[in-house]
Amino acid sequence: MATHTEHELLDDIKLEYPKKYKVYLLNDDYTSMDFVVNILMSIFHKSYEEAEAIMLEVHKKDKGLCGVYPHEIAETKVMQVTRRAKESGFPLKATMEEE
Ligand code: TYC
Repeated sequence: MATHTEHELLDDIKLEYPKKYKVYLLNDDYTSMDFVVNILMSIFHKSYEEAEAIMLEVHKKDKGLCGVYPHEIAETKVMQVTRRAKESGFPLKATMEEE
């Protein structure tokens, strides 16, 4: 006879939701506003209006939330921003932090 029922075994498996990470853009004095709006539309899938609002928030408050993603996706977005900025000669930076 089995010592554990299927339900008892399933009760021992703790299901946890994957952690989510907030991705932020940081302000600087050199990156053009148009470039930041373009990044927000192409990498973070924002509409023009949303992208402009986030860019202005970063410009005024030094930091702005671009989206919340699972770890690997957040990491990829940060790398894409850094690479596109570097290619274009801008110092734009993105960061991520656990939600
Ligand atoms: N501060 C920049 C400027 O005046 C614009 C800017 C906005 C730069 C957002 C970075 O994440 C940023 N040209």
